[in-house]
Parts: sequence; structure tokens; C-alpha cells
Amino acid sequence: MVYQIYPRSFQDSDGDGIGDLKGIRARLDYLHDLGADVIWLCPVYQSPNDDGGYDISDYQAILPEFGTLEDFSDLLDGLHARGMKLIMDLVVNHTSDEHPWFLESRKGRTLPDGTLNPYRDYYIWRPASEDGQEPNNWGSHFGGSAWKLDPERGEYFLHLFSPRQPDLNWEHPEVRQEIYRMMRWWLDQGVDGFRMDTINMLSKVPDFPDAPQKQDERYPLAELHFLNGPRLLEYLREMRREVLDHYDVLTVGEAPGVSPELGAQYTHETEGVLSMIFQFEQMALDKDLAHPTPRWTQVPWSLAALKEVTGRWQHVLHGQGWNSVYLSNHDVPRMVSRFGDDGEYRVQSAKLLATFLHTLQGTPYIYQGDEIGTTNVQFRSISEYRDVDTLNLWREEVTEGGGDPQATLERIWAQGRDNARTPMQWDATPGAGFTTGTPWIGVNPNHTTVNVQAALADPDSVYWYTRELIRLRQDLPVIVDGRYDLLLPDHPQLYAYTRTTDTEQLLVLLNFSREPVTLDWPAASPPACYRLLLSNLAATQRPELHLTLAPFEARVYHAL
Ligand code: TEU
Repeated sequence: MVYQIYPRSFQDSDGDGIGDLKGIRARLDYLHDLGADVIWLCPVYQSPNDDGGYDISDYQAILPEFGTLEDFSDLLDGLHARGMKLIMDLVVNHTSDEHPWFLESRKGRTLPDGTLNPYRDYYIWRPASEDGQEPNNWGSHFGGSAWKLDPERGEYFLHLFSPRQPDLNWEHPEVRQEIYRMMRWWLDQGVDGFRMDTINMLSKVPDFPDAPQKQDERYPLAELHFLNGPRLLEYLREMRREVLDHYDVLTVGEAPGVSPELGAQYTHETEGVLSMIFQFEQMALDKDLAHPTPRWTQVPWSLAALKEVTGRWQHVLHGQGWNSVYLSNHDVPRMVSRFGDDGEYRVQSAKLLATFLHTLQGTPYIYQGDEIGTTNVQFRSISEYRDVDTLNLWREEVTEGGGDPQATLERIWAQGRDNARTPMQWDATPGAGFTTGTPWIGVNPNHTTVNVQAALADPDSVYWYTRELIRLRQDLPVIVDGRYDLLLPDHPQLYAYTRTTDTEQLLVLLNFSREPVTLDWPAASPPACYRLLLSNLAATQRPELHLTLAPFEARVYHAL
């Protein structure tokens, strides 16, 4: 299991309201007890923090708010001493606009003394279009054009994310070598791998054509022209040859817009370029892809679509590549609020989602706080939000667009990235045990009841159930190796599947609804062969032929 830490929100050790490396170190026993094998640490590098540290100005320095390189190596030692590993966030599609490479690059093609600027091609520069506009119609992920005119250089630079995150020019061999040097440096410090941010955006279609427009979008997202681009595999193979092959590393690439077939190719055990990828299909289930504006409009997701997406990835990667299994991270709403029920059935549905994640084929990921069923937050005022994407949306729609503030706020409540970034809820004290000072972003008011201390004290909590699932996966090879087969494909409430090897079978029954489900025994073998391994409710040990599953009930049976 990989446990994801968003350091700014995990644990503050010095009362400045910002989580830090010493804070994480103080919680290593908690992570170890839960059963984390690997920690994925979101960026801790030097950064102006325009985008939560995904805008790096020095790849080989730690942001002072988080600590020092010494604190980092203490953390690494503490993890290794407990048999855990650490993967760093590798953000190399772009840097901060305060990175020295960018400061040099914007000086122009030639320097005042007439020599060629060695950094001139480190970023993607283009002149204005013939009519004096941006070079093309590409939009940024965070709204608006993906191009910004730099007054110093007199040209536009590409930024697929914020204007403070200029895209590096991977076509330039020296840029690639700089990145490989930096990666080797971290691996030589003892880190165990990388989570690679937006890794399939590195190669852009060279002539930068306009993107097709949906609706009346002024600046469409040009995924067609920058996802899985023409030279991507070449770059990743080179990275593997120059860096990764020389170390024992785990890599997971963030890769929206990848099909299972491509995913199998990227993660193939011998021919692949990465250990795993994060695919995004289940993250799109509640989005209306045909109508991208207004941004963050949520539509109901369907269980049929979840089954379809999951099944495709489970089948195509089986024996070919390796899945990463996740329903949440620092960019998306809390999984229990999005795919479960964060009211009456919070505990039950959080356990059901955990059952799903920990019984599929692939490596399960836990985002900090999901192990106690942390929920979305509803701040009353935009002034309480911190995320650049959220604040841009507000500016576009409300401040500049004159739209209805309440309507935008409600979409932020449902979809905003700050849902995942409120401080870790350790206890019921005013700072939630996260800080003794003023937290950089508000604590979710429900921390008085939803917190680690309460979860540890309650044998029926999401925490203890998740821990049991983690142990189960370690004990049962069928969870790692078994083939996935869907049962009752058309059932509107129940998600039922088996995992099968030559010697074992697992049967998973998940009632993804607020209504009870009654059914006949769905699997081939008679119930007597099956032993109930786990349930999020007190279920019968000897399953009957007719089953009734309560709302959000999950059961895992095992047959030898
Ligand atoms: O996210 C990039 C990414 O692929 C998603 O933001 C995706 O584009 C979006 O959800 C689609 O709607 C990574 C980081 O995880 C994120 O925190 C950063 O802001 C971003 O890259 C830029 O570095």
C-alpha cells in the first residue's frame, strides 16, 4: 500500500500552521502501524508555492517552511528503519517562473554582449500569432490561455498549468540531462522512487496546431496535442536507460487520457517505462465531458460506468502491466463524499470504498485521512480557500464574470481541490492536533468527531477496518495475483466480483447504495465452500443462499 502525504497539511511540528518534515517524522509509527509500505511525499522543494509546491524553483533544496535537507534525511532514515520506502514527487513538465533556468531563458535568444543565451530553448517560446494574439488557442488546466506574453523576452511561453508554471522544453537534450542529473542526485540520497507529475504531457505536437473547440470555449484544453505525445516514449526510455535502470526504484506516472492498452505498454514488466501509472477514467465519471464549461460541473456518476472502467483496466493489465488503484488524492474531492455517503453512512461507505480499493489487482493508494473517512469541507467564504485553481475559477466567474457567487461556491464545495487539503484530523482540539498555531487553511469543523484519536479508540472505525484489509492483502496471494471477473454485471446497486487463481477464490460483494439488496448467491461454488473473511457489518459466518446486504454493506468471502 502506498500512503500519500500532502506535507503542508499532515503535521506541523513548530506551530507556524504549516505541516513539515519533522511533523511527518513524528508520525512514522502511525503510518507503519497502519501498514504503509511506501510513502508518496507531495513536493517539498523550494517553491514560491503558487500551486502547492508544484511550481519548483530549486529541485535540490527543501522549502524552509518544511525544514532542511537534514530533516529530509532524518525522515528517510526513520522510514527505512521501519522497513518503509519513500517516493518523491517529480515535477518536470514545468518549473516555477522563479527557477533560475526561466529567469535566464526569458532574457532572450541573445544576451546583451551578443552571445547566444545557453538557456534560450529551455522553455517553449513562440512569437505572437499574425493577428497579434496568443500563438494558438490552447487553454490552461487552471483556466484562460495556456500562453503568457513575457515582456522581457517579447515572446509567449507555454504554461499548461498556472502562468507561474512555464513548461520545460523536453525537445532540448540539455534540459533532459539536467533533469536526469537531478533525479540521480535524489536517488543517491537514498530515495526509493518517484511519483511523476503529469508525466505524459512532456512531449507536445511540434507544430502546435489549434485544438478543437467544444461549446463556445475560447481556450480549449488541447489534450489531443500534448497527452502521450510523439516523443513521450522516447523520453521515458531515455530516462529509464540514463537513470532508473541503475537503481532499484518504484515509479508511478500521473497519466490522464491513457487507455488501458497504452497503460499496459507503459507499465509492462520488462518493456515498460514505469512501474505503474495513475489513469484518470474513474475520476471523470462525475464530469460532463461534452460540456467542459462551466468548469467543475458535477453530474451523477453511475455504478455501471464504474464497473465498466474498472473491469477494462483490470482485464487489460492482468499479466501485462500493473495497476495503481485509487479514488482520491490531493487534487480531487474526498472519496467518501464523492463515491460514498458522507452523512448517515459515512463510516459504512468509507469502509466499502476501502474494500473496493484493497481487493482489486494493483497497488492500492491511500490519501491521508481517507483511512479515517475524512469528508469534504464547505467553507462559507472564498477568502477561506487557498488553491490556485479554485481562486482562478472564482475570479473568472464571480469577480470578473459577475456570476452568482453561491452557485460557484457550491461547485467548489463539490469539486474543489481544497477539500483534500484541509489539515489532517488527529484529534478534537482546535488545531485538530495538526498545529498549535493558526493552520494555513481551515480545519474541517467535523474534526471534533472525525479524527485519528477517536478512530483508534473505536474498534468499529474505518481505521481498524482499513488496517485489516491491508493485512488481508499481505496474507492472501489471490488479492495480488487473482484474475478479476465481474458478476451480476447489470445489477444497479451491487458491485460483485471474484478474484481467482488456480487454488483460491475471493468473492467481493459491495452494495453501493442506500437501499438494502437481496439476492441469490451469485458465485459458482456453493456457499459452504466460502468463508466470510471480512464485512463492514456483522454478517453471518455461514452465508445463506439468499443474501441481504444492508446499505453500503461490503463482504469479502474466500474459498480454497
Ligand atoms: O495534476 C495534474 C493533473 O493532471 C490534474 O490536475 C488534471 O489535469 C486535472 O485534475 C484535470 O481536471 C498535477 C498535480 O497533481 C497537481 O496538484 C498540480 O497542480 C498539477 O499537476 C501541476 O503540477
